Amino acid sequence: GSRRGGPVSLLGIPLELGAAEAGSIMGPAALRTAGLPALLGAMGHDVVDRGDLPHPAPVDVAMAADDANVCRNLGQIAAWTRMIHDHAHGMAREGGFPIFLGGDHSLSMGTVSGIARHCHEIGRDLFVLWLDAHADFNTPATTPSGNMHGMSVAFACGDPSLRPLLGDRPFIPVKADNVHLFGLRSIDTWEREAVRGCGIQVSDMRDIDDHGVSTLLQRFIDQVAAAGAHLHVSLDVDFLDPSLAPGVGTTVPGGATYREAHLIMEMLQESGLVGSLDIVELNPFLDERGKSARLLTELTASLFGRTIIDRPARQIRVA
Ligand code: HAR
Ligand code: MN
Ligand code: MN
Ligand code: MN
Repeated sequence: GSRRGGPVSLLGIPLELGAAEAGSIMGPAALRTAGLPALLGAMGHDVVDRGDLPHPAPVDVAMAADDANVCRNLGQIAAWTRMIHDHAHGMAREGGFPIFLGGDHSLSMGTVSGIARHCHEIGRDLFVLWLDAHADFNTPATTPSGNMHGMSVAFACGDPSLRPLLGDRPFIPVKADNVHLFGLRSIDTWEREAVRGCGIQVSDMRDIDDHGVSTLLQRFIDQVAAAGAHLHVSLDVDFLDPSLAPGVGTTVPGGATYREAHLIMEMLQESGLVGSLDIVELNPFLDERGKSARLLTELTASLFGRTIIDRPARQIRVA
Protein backbone atom coordinates (compact mmCIF):
# COMPACT_ATOMS: atom_id res chain seq x y z
CA GLY A 1 0.00 0.00 0.00
CA SER A 2 0.96 3.60 -0.52
CA ARG A 3 1.61 6.04 2.24
CA ARG A 4 -1.00 8.66 2.96
CA GLY A 5 -0.44 12.09 1.45
CA GLY A 6 1.81 11.71 -1.55
CA PRO A 7 4.82 9.80 -2.77
CA VAL A 8 8.15 9.09 -1.18
CA SER A 9 10.32 11.65 -2.90
CA LEU A 10 14.08 11.04 -3.17
CA LEU A 11 16.55 13.87 -3.73
CA GLY A 12 20.28 13.21 -4.16
CA ILE A 13 22.59 15.85 -2.67
CA PRO A 14 26.17 15.11 -3.80
CA LEU A 15 27.89 17.39 -1.32
CA GLU A 16 31.24 16.82 0.38
CA LEU A 17 32.54 20.36 0.91
CA GLY A 18 31.31 20.45 4.50
CA ALA A 19 33.52 17.52 5.51
CA ALA A 20 37.28 17.17 5.95
CA GLU A 21 37.48 14.06 3.81
CA ALA A 22 36.36 13.71 0.18
CA GLY A 23 34.04 10.92 -0.95
CA SER A 24 30.53 11.64 0.30
CA ILE A 25 29.87 13.20 -3.10
CA MET A 26 29.31 9.56 -4.16
CA GLY A 27 26.78 8.88 -1.39
CA PRO A 28 23.57 9.30 -3.41
CA ALA A 29 24.87 7.00 -6.16
CA ALA A 30 25.84 4.32 -3.64
CA LEU A 31 22.41 4.42 -1.97
CA ARG A 32 20.77 3.96 -5.38
CA THR A 33 23.20 1.14 -6.22
CA ALA A 34 22.32 -0.54 -2.91
CA GLY A 35 18.73 -0.52 -4.15
CA LEU A 36 17.06 1.97 -1.83
CA PRO A 37 14.55 3.35 -4.37
CA ALA A 38 13.76 -0.10 -5.75
CA LEU A 39 13.27 -1.62 -2.30
CA LEU A 40 10.78 1.07 -1.23
CA GLY A 41 8.97 0.54 -4.51
CA ALA A 42 8.86 -3.23 -4.02
CA MET A 43 7.36 -2.62 -0.57
CA GLY A 44 4.42 -0.93 -2.30
CA HIS A 45 5.35 2.71 -1.81
CA ASP A 46 4.89 5.23 -4.55
CA VAL A 47 8.50 6.41 -5.12
CA VAL A 48 9.67 9.39 -7.15
CA ASP A 49 13.43 9.85 -7.65
CA ARG A 50 14.22 13.46 -8.49
CA GLY A 51 17.85 12.71 -9.27
CA ASP A 52 20.75 14.75 -7.92
CA LEU A 53 21.01 18.48 -7.33
CA PRO A 54 23.57 20.24 -9.55
CA HIS A 55 26.68 21.86 -8.08
CA PRO A 56 25.94 25.58 -7.57
CA ALA A 57 28.36 28.46 -8.02
CA PRO A 58 29.58 29.99 -4.75
CA VAL A 59 27.69 33.01 -3.37
CA ASP A 60 28.69 35.98 -1.25
CA VAL A 61 27.84 35.57 2.42
CA ALA A 62 27.30 38.62 4.64
CA MET A 63 29.08 37.08 7.62
CA ALA A 64 31.46 38.78 10.04
CA ALA A 65 34.99 38.47 8.63
CA ASP A 66 36.36 36.64 11.69
CA ASP A 67 33.64 34.02 11.35
CA ALA A 68 33.83 33.79 7.56
CA ASN A 69 37.56 33.14 7.70
CA VAL A 70 37.23 29.97 9.76
CA CYS A 71 34.40 28.38 7.72
CA ARG A 72 35.83 26.08 5.06
CA ASN A 73 34.18 26.42 1.61
CA LEU A 74 31.79 29.03 2.99
CA GLY A 75 30.57 30.49 -0.33
CA GLN A 76 29.87 27.05 -1.74
CA ILE A 77 28.18 25.74 1.39
CA ALA A 78 25.96 28.84 1.45
CA ALA A 79 24.98 28.25 -2.19
CA TRP A 80 24.15 24.61 -1.46
CA THR A 81 22.24 25.55 1.70
CA ARG A 82 20.01 28.02 -0.17
CA MET A 83 19.34 25.61 -3.03
CA ILE A 84 18.64 22.68 -0.69
CA HIS A 85 16.39 24.89 1.46
CA ASP A 86 14.31 25.83 -1.59
CA HIS A 87 13.93 22.17 -2.62
CA ALA A 88 13.14 20.95 0.90
CA HIS A 89 10.56 23.69 1.38
CA GLY A 90 8.95 22.89 -1.97
CA MET A 91 8.94 19.13 -1.34
CA ALA A 92 7.38 19.60 2.11
CA ARG A 93 4.71 21.81 0.62
CA GLU A 94 3.88 19.20 -2.02
CA GLY A 95 2.98 16.83 0.78
CA GLY A 96 5.01 13.72 0.04
CA PHE A 97 7.68 12.18 2.21
CA PRO A 98 11.09 13.64 1.27
CA ILE A 99 14.23 11.54 1.68
CA PHE A 100 17.44 13.50 1.21
CA LEU A 101 20.33 11.30 0.10
CA GLY A 102 23.68 12.81 1.10
CA GLY A 103 26.19 14.04 0.98
CA ASP A 104 27.82 15.39 4.12
CA HIS A 105 25.83 16.63 7.11
CA SER A 106 26.09 20.32 6.20
CA LEU A 107 23.22 19.57 3.78
CA SER A 108 20.88 19.43 6.78
CA MET A 109 21.19 23.19 7.17
CA GLY A 110 19.10 23.37 4.02
CA THR A 111 16.76 20.45 4.65
CA VAL A 112 15.86 21.34 8.24
CA SER A 113 15.42 25.05 7.53
CA GLY A 114 13.29 24.31 4.47
CA ILE A 115 11.05 21.90 6.39
CA ALA A 116 10.91 24.36 9.31
CA ARG A 117 9.74 27.10 6.98
CA HIS A 118 6.93 24.93 5.67
CA CYS A 119 5.90 23.83 9.16
CA HIS A 120 5.79 27.47 10.22
CA GLU A 121 3.56 28.32 7.25
CA ILE A 122 1.04 25.66 8.17
CA GLY A 123 1.25 26.35 11.91
CA ARG A 124 2.79 23.01 12.82
CA ASP A 125 5.59 22.44 15.29
CA LEU A 126 8.81 20.74 14.14
CA PHE A 127 10.88 18.25 16.11
CA VAL A 128 14.25 16.89 14.96
CA LEU A 129 15.82 13.55 15.89
CA TRP A 130 19.58 13.80 15.24
CA LEU A 131 21.06 10.28 15.09
CA ASP A 132 24.77 10.97 15.21
CA ALA A 133 28.01 10.27 17.09
CA HIS A 134 28.55 14.05 17.03
CA ALA A 135 26.52 17.03 18.26
CA ASP A 136 27.14 19.14 15.12
CA PHE A 137 26.62 22.12 17.43
CA ASN A 138 29.80 24.05 16.67
CA THR A 139 29.71 27.64 15.46
CA PRO A 140 32.41 29.66 13.71
CA ALA A 141 33.49 30.75 17.20
CA THR A 142 33.84 27.23 18.61
CA THR A 143 34.78 24.95 15.70
CA PRO A 144 38.15 23.23 16.04
CA SER A 145 38.20 22.29 12.34
CA GLY A 146 36.25 24.83 10.29
CA ASN A 147 34.28 21.94 8.77
CA MET A 148 30.71 23.06 8.33
CA HIS A 149 29.14 19.62 8.75
CA GLY A 150 29.96 20.11 12.43
CA MET A 151 27.71 23.23 12.58
CA SER A 152 24.34 22.05 11.19
CA VAL A 153 22.42 21.83 14.47
CA ALA A 154 23.71 25.22 15.64
CA PHE A 155 22.53 26.72 12.35
CA ALA A 156 19.11 25.02 12.48
CA CYS A 157 18.57 26.25 16.05
CA GLY A 158 19.23 29.83 14.99
CA ASP A 159 22.86 30.66 15.77
CA PRO A 160 23.05 34.31 14.62
CA SER A 161 26.59 34.07 13.26
CA LEU A 162 25.50 31.32 10.83
CA ARG A 163 22.20 32.97 9.82
CA PRO A 164 23.77 34.72 6.76
CA LEU A 165 24.22 31.32 5.09
CA LEU A 166 20.56 31.43 4.12
CA GLY A 167 20.76 34.90 2.55
CA ASP A 168 17.35 36.49 2.00
CA ARG A 169 15.28 33.34 2.59
CA PRO A 170 12.92 33.51 5.57
CA PHE A 171 14.62 31.74 8.42
CA ILE A 172 12.57 29.83 10.97
CA PRO A 173 14.79 28.43 13.73
CA VAL A 174 13.97 25.08 15.32
CA LYS A 175 13.42 25.32 19.08
CA ALA A 176 16.40 23.76 20.85
CA ASP A 177 13.93 21.99 23.19
CA ASN A 178 12.52 20.18 20.14
CA VAL A 179 15.88 18.75 19.05
CA HIS A 180 17.17 15.44 20.38
CA LEU A 181 20.80 14.45 19.87
CA PHE A 182 20.73 10.66 20.01
CA GLY A 183 23.83 8.45 20.05
CA LEU A 184 26.29 11.19 21.01
CA ARG A 185 29.82 10.08 21.88
CA SER A 186 32.13 12.75 20.46
CA ILE A 187 31.85 16.41 21.40
CA ASP A 188 34.37 19.26 21.42
CA THR A 189 35.17 21.35 24.50
CA TRP A 190 33.34 24.56 23.61
CA GLU A 191 30.62 22.69 21.80
CA ARG A 192 29.88 20.87 25.03
CA GLU A 193 29.38 24.15 26.90
CA ALA A 194 26.99 25.35 24.21
CA VAL A 195 24.95 22.13 24.28
CA ARG A 196 24.68 22.34 28.07
CA GLY A 197 23.32 25.85 28.02
CA CYS A 198 20.65 25.69 25.34
CA GLY A 199 17.94 23.19 26.31
CA ILE A 200 18.63 20.70 23.55
CA GLN A 201 17.82 17.10 24.49
CA VAL A 202 20.69 14.61 24.58
CA SER A 203 20.80 10.84 24.81
CA ASP A 204 24.47 9.98 24.75
CA MET A 205 25.77 6.41 24.44
CA ARG A 206 25.96 6.11 28.22
CA ASP A 207 22.25 6.96 28.49
CA ILE A 208 21.57 4.33 25.83
CA ASP A 209 23.62 1.79 27.81
CA ASP A 210 21.70 2.60 30.99
CA HIS A 211 18.15 2.85 29.67
CA GLY A 212 18.08 1.31 26.21
CA VAL A 213 16.96 3.03 23.03
CA SER A 214 13.34 2.00 23.49
CA THR A 215 12.66 3.96 26.71
CA LEU A 216 14.62 7.02 25.59
CA LEU A 217 13.11 7.20 22.12
CA GLN A 218 9.54 6.53 23.31
CA ARG A 219 9.77 9.56 25.62
CA PHE A 220 10.70 11.75 22.69
CA ILE A 221 8.06 10.23 20.41
CA ASP A 222 5.45 10.98 23.10
CA GLN A 223 6.50 14.64 23.10
CA VAL A 224 6.19 14.85 19.32
CA ALA A 225 2.79 13.15 19.43
CA ALA A 226 1.55 15.47 22.18
CA ALA A 227 2.56 18.48 20.08
CA GLY A 228 0.98 17.04 16.92
CA ALA A 229 4.28 17.95 15.30
CA HIS A 230 6.24 17.00 12.20
CA LEU A 231 9.26 14.83 13.04
CA HIS A 232 12.35 15.16 10.87
CA VAL A 233 14.98 12.44 11.25
CA SER A 234 18.60 13.15 10.37
CA LEU A 235 20.59 9.92 10.18
CA ASP A 236 24.38 10.33 10.17
CA VAL A 237 26.15 7.09 9.19
CA ASP A 238 28.55 7.50 12.11
CA PHE A 239 25.63 6.99 14.52
CA LEU A 240 26.17 3.31 13.75
CA ASP A 241 29.06 1.34 15.13
CA PRO A 242 32.00 1.43 12.68
CA SER A 243 32.06 -2.38 12.57
CA LEU A 244 28.61 -2.23 10.92
CA ALA A 245 29.08 0.92 8.89
CA PRO A 246 32.71 1.66 8.05
CA GLY A 247 31.79 3.87 5.09
CA VAL A 248 32.12 7.25 6.78
CA GLY A 249 34.99 9.69 7.24
CA THR A 250 34.46 10.25 10.96
CA THR A 251 34.02 6.84 12.59
CA VAL A 252 33.80 6.81 16.40
CA PRO A 253 33.94 3.49 18.30
CA GLY A 254 31.02 2.43 20.49
CA GLY A 255 28.13 3.27 18.21
CA ALA A 256 24.63 1.89 17.83
CA THR A 257 24.27 -1.84 17.24
CA TYR A 258 22.38 -3.45 14.38
CA ARG A 259 19.30 -4.12 16.50
CA GLU A 260 19.37 -0.75 18.26
CA ALA A 261 19.33 0.96 14.87
CA HIS A 262 16.53 -1.21 13.51
CA LEU A 263 14.49 -0.83 16.70
CA ILE A 264 14.69 2.94 16.36
CA MET A 265 13.44 2.76 12.77
CA GLU A 266 10.64 0.36 13.72
CA MET A 267 9.50 2.56 16.60
CA LEU A 268 9.57 5.62 14.37
CA GLN A 269 7.48 3.77 11.79
CA GLU A 270 4.95 2.74 14.43
CA SER A 271 4.71 6.32 15.68
CA GLY A 272 3.46 7.52 12.29
CA LEU A 273 5.04 10.90 13.07
CA VAL A 274 8.09 11.00 10.80
CA GLY A 275 7.60 13.26 7.81
CA SER A 276 11.10 13.63 6.34
CA LEU A 277 14.53 11.98 6.47
CA ASP A 278 18.18 12.82 5.79
CA ILE A 279 20.64 9.99 5.16
CA VAL A 280 24.05 11.63 5.41
CA GLU A 281 27.81 11.19 5.58
CA LEU A 282 27.95 7.94 3.60
CA ASN A 283 31.42 7.83 2.04
CA PRO A 284 31.45 4.96 -0.48
CA PHE A 285 35.20 5.40 -1.03
CA LEU A 286 35.74 4.20 2.55
CA ASP A 287 33.05 1.51 2.54
CA GLU A 288 33.65 -2.25 2.48
CA ARG A 289 31.91 -3.88 -0.47
CA GLY A 290 28.80 -1.73 -0.07
CA LYS A 291 28.21 -2.81 3.50
CA SER A 292 27.24 0.61 4.86
CA ALA A 293 25.06 1.54 1.89
CA ARG A 294 23.24 -1.78 2.23
CA LEU A 295 22.64 -1.31 5.95
CA LEU A 296 21.27 2.21 5.40
CA THR A 297 18.93 0.77 2.78
CA GLU A 298 17.72 -1.90 5.22
CA LEU A 299 17.20 0.70 7.95
CA THR A 300 15.17 2.83 5.56
CA ALA A 301 13.01 -0.22 4.80
CA SER A 302 12.35 -0.60 8.53
CA LEU A 303 11.38 3.07 8.75
CA PHE A 304 8.94 2.49 5.89
CA GLY A 305 7.22 -0.45 7.44
CA ARG A 306 9.22 -3.62 6.96
CA THR A 307 8.90 -5.84 10.04
CA ILE A 308 10.32 -9.23 10.91
CA ILE A 309 6.81 -10.63 11.19
CA ASP A 310 3.43 -8.90 11.15
CA ARG A 311 2.91 -6.94 14.35
CA PRO A 312 -0.33 -5.70 15.86
CA ALA A 313 -0.83 -1.98 15.37
CA ARG A 314 0.55 -0.18 18.38
CA GLN A 315 -1.45 2.37 20.28
CA ILE A 316 0.37 5.71 20.23
CA ARG A 317 0.36 7.18 23.71
CA VAL A 318 -0.42 10.87 23.78
CA ALA A 319 0.61 12.57 26.99
N1 HAR B 1 33.01 18.14 16.05
C1 HAR B 1 33.99 18.03 15.00
C2 HAR B 1 34.10 19.32 14.21
O1 HAR B 1 33.33 20.23 14.38
C3 HAR B 1 33.66 16.90 14.08
C4 HAR B 1 32.35 17.05 13.38
C5 HAR B 1 32.20 15.86 12.55
N2 HAR B 1 30.90 15.88 12.08
C6 HAR B 1 30.35 14.87 11.46
N3 HAR B 1 29.08 14.96 11.50
N4 HAR B 1 30.92 13.87 11.05
O2 HAR B 1 28.45 14.55 12.61
O3 HAR B 1 34.97 19.44 13.40
MN1 MN C 1 26.62 14.70 11.69
MN1 MN D 1 5.32 26.28 2.36
MN1 MN E 1 28.72 12.46 12.88
